[in-house]
Amino acid sequence: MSKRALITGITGQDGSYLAEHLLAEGYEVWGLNRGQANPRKDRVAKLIPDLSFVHGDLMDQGSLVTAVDLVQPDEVYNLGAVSFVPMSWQQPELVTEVNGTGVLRMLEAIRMVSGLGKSGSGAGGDGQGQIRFYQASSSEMFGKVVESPQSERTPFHPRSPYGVAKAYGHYITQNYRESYGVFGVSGILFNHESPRRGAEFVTRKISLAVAQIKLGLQDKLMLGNLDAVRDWGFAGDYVRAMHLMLQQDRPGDYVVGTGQMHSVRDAARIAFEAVGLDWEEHVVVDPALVRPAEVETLCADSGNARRELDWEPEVGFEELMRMMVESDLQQAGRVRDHGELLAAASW
Ligand code: NDP
Ligand code: GDR
Repeated sequence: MSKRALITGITGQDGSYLAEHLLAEGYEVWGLNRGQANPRKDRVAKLIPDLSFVHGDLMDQGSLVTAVDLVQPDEVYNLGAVSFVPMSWQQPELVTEVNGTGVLRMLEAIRMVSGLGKSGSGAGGDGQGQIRFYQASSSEMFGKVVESPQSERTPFHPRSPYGVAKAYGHYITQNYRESYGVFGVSGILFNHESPRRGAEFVTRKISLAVAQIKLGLQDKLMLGNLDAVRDWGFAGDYVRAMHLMLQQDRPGDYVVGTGQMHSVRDAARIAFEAVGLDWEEHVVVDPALVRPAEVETLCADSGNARRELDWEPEVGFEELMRMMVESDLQQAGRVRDHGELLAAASW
């Protein structure tokens, strides 16, 4: 019998790649879809016709219990979140509720449906629960880093309400593992991008602008801190690591990244060069886009994932940026020639 997976965040970048990967592995895949007539649900349903959907929201405990009970999944991947870091200064309470308490709600749903910890005492086993749980932890938890590269042993010092909420989600996953025997793992994933990345994140903002500038639809690109350094990889590579984490004999936490560092300036240079343009003629720094507390630099030590999961990234940073520019050039061409809205044309 095929395994069944439930994915929260199905309408996001990672949800779509993970669903494709799991379907290719022979899984039955369900996505948790929230809200009324969510247009992003239609988009992912069109892209991946074999998906099934169940209604629910990480803000609503009852809906999660109902969804887990209905789907009876072997594996739950909790990718749902407000994932744009600056949103967490604008709406810190919402972000804490979804990204932090939302993890607790999903763990409670799994605990209730599995009947774990019914007596009030722990289940005793470490990771013996039948429903396996993946939590989307983040390198943002490292924040103001005390060592580089960062591994599973590096202390957290989050720099945004987003990072603080993710740290809560990380610890509560560990706690349910230790207290109730939930097979819960956290992937501490570093930035990963793709042509399906949201337009507000810096790599996609750059690739979209480069495409429009190349086609004469735009002239300038406003950016914030050009010196920020990230370890950027390809989302399609990272969802493989998520799946591998849930196939291990025992649950654990894994750092996932490439170990390569690039600045925002590098990203802009590579993207503009891909279409024969000079980034310095188009990029303008807007101080309003600089964050109140910046994460200056991040770099992953993924040694454990490489050794224990046998995981390796396949797409390098330059190839990734060129892939995104190429995809956006095609879309921008369609916009110019057929009047499609670029956001609507997006995957
Ligand atoms: P996206 O922003 O592309 O997708 C976020 C998803 O979360 C959407 O499907 C959205 O659905 C859903 N969501 C938002 N609020 C709720 C809610 N209240 N209840 C249920 N679902 C909700 O993110 P990514 O795919 O890039 O990231 C996936 C996860 O990985 C996130 O948790 C993110 O924080 C984390 N992460 C991402 C990294 C990256 O570089 N991409 C790195 C490290 C961690 P809707 O359509 O309904 O809004
Ligand atoms: P990040 O990604 O905050 O690392 O979170 P983002 O692409 O938004 O920022 C990366 C770095 O680029 C700098 N930057 C800009 N960022 C944006 N968005 N727009 C700009 O104009 C701009 N100019 C410079 C930022 O200051 C920052 O230093 C992503 C999300 O996917 C999180 O959900 C995830 O947890 C982390 O990656 C790991």
